[in-house]
This record gives sequence, C-alpha cells and structure tokens, in this order.
Amino acid sequence: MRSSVTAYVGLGANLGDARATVLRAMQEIAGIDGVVLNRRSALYASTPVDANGPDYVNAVVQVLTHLKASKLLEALQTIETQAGRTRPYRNAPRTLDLDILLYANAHITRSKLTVPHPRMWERAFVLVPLAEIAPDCVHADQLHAVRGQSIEKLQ
Ligand code: A4P
Ligand code: MG
Repeated sequence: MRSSVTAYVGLGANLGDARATVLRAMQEIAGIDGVVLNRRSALYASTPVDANGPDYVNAVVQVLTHLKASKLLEALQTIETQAGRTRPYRNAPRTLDLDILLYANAHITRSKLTVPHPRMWERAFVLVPLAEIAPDCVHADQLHAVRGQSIEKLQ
C-alpha cells in the first residue's frame, strides 16, 4: 500500500446554506475511501476576493491520504458536483469549492492540477484557517500581507 501523505484542502461556499454545506463537505471528505480527516479549522466568514456575490464561508482541513493527488482531486470534484456546483463563469458564486492547497511537499504543474494552489498565498480566506490548524505552513509575513482582507471566525 502507498504510504500516507498529509494534504490540506480549502473549502469555500457562498450560495445556499453555505455553513451547512461546508460542514457536510467536511464529513464527506472524511468519508472518502483512502482519506482520514485529521484536523479541521473553524468556519470563517469572508468578503469575496476577486469575485462578487454574498460573503463566503471558508475553512481548511488537514487530511492524511493514500490517494494520489489526481485521485484526491477527482473525489473532491465528485463532492462539489453532489453539492450542486455549477461553473457559469470564472469566480462565479458557488455552492461549494474544494481546492487542494498543499499535498505533502509536492510541486505539481499539470493542466488539471497545480499544487501548491497558485493563489493561496494572496488570500486571507485560505491563510487564516490554514495557520489555525498548521501554523508551521504559514509565515507571519504571509499573514501580514493579507491583513487588509476581511475575515471573521464564526461561532
Ligand atoms: N485545479 C488546478 N489546480 C487545482 C487545485 N490545487 N485544487 C483545476 C483544485 N482544483 C485545481 O477549478 C477549475 C479547475 O482548476 C478544476 O477543474 C481543476 O482541474 P474550479 O473550482 O472549477 O474553478 P474556480 O473556482 O474558478 O477555480 P479556483 O482555483 O477554485 O478559484 P480560486 O482562485 O480559488 O477562486 N473569495 C472568498 N472570500 N472566498 C473564496 O472561497 N474563492 C474564489 C475562487 C474567489 N474568491 C473567493 C473565494
Ligand atoms: Mg476550485
């Protein structure tokens, strides 16, 4: 069996009951064959970045997985589809977005998968929840750089 690696998945939603969708998605990620959900951040409300529509609910989870990154992406996309995700235009409001942020120390540049996620370092809605569950993955300077973006921990 392949040895397990640590990966981080970003969750975002700003259509429908976004909080319930993100919580359900965490359960569904935990249910993927070959994935163990190890840590989950709090839920955060964040103002859309480079996008429009309602505020987002965002979170990050840490998983341990035997799956190759491409198989993990396929499983995440199945969960997005089941949550009613449509893609009418770039950065459109969405019922659920699941992005692979980090996969071990891998650098992947394929047509369907770029890891680390290319825009993660510019985004408070990724870095703040990631720093909550994996402080070693985020440098204080990186958090400082996104301090102008509005993000608030939900109760
Ligand atoms: N893809 C490539 N690399 C990856 C990866 N590391 N993880 C490919 C997941 N998918 C990856 O993604 C399009 C294609 O990217 C996929 O088919 C996959 O093969 P998508 O989710 O259909 O499209 P997208 O949402 O436009 O792309 P992405 O990358 O999710 O968008 P962004 O750049 O993450 O922006 N503001 C707030 N406050 N909160 C948010 O969650 N999200 C976005 C989406 C913009 N603004 C936001 C938020
Ligand atoms: Mg995505």
